[in-house]
Amino acid sequence: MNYFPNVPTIPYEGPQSTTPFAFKYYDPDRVVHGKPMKDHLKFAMSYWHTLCAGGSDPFGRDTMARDYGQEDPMARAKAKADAAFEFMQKLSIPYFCFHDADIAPEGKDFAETRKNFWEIVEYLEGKMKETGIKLLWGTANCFNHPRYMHGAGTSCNADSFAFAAAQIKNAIDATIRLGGQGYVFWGGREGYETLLNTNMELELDNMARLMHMAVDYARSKGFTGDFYIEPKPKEPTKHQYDFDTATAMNFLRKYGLEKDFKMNIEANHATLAGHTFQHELHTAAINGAFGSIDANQGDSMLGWDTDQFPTDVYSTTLCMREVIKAGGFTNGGLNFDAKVRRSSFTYDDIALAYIAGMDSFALGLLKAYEIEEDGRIDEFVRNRYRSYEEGIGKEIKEGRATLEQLEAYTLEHGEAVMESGRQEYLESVLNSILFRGV
Ligand code: XUL
Ligand code: CO
Repeated sequence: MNYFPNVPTIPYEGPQSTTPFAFKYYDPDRVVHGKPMKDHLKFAMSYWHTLCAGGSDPFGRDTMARDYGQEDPMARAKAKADAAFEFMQKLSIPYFCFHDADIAPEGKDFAETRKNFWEIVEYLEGKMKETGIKLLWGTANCFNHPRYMHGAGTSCNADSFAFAAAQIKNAIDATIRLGGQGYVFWGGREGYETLLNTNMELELDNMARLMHMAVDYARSKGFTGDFYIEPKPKEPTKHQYDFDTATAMNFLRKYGLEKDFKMNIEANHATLAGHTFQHELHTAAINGAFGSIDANQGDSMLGWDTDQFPTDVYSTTLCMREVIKAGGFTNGGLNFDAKVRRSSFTYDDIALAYIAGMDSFALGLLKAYEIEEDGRIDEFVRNRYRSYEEGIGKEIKEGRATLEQLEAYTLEHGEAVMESGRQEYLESVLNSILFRGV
């Protein structure tokens, strides 16, 4: 069966190409700074948005066919897996990510759900062997079902907590079985609507208990990959506990989880937290927690998580600059947690959207290295902090200065001499690199 009949295997044709079904910048085997593009970018397909989401929103039903021509739920799950691998092969996407609920239908009870899940995990394993496509990370959907209305790890109901733990155990087992190097916790319902009904301290303690159980279990089964928190400030809950990277780091350190967890940073979640994508990546990196990326973008005029395909090259460039500075991906990668717009309802649109996203990041990678080679921005930053490299600044930086010493220094030296931060100049340098050749 051919689920994407109009979509060919996408070739690289270069920036001058006007072929819709061709890459303009993503040339997987092109070596950039000693590494093929595909290894710098480690693109992954999100199973949920790509194969499952039908375009419904709070005001409208599905606009897209996502039944893969099958009535029976298990036959549909297999057809969906076939479509997934056909798509990834045609687009040269080397990894995928999934929630337990994305791949297999829910049964009448947990035993049946688990049976369905494992049947499809085995099916995916066969497809992975056939194609060489790998799992980037796995996760459990502990937010959709009504049993999670009060949270999963942070639920007031211990049976909901137990159910989440059971799901997570299986999702971890599947991640290990399929060779995934990451396991994600996204706390969609881990937060609160009103403190009038909430014991925040118990909820956070319990969330940490669940994460410790997951780490202990996975490590006992030989998992050597990373656990990720995926920070998001709100939506669906009013206040989500994993608000942003800094908040999540505080949580991890309080509960002794920081050695096992890193961040999975999502662009649109950063925006919702009132930060730039770059800020979240940078905060993760300077805290030793740079892990993986959920690539997408929001809309500055909408205050919700629109999960659009990332096409803003300014943002992909600044993102890839952070990735390069963090030393590149190890266990993580660039997962397109992005969906086509409701009106882009054809199967062709999914491929066109991925091409747009992959090309935007490939161009971002090339431009990020150009910024580095150009050197003006890095040099400006180095020079801006030079006062810490000698004299009193060095004393401060090396932890020797005291308040008394600094008082004496200030009495002797008087007023500080200021220099410009040159923001506008630096922005014009960035533009001159981005639009070089115009
Ligand atoms: C929701 C979101 C999730 C996580 C995985 O905003 O980003 O899809 O990436 O649960
Ligand atoms: Co995400």
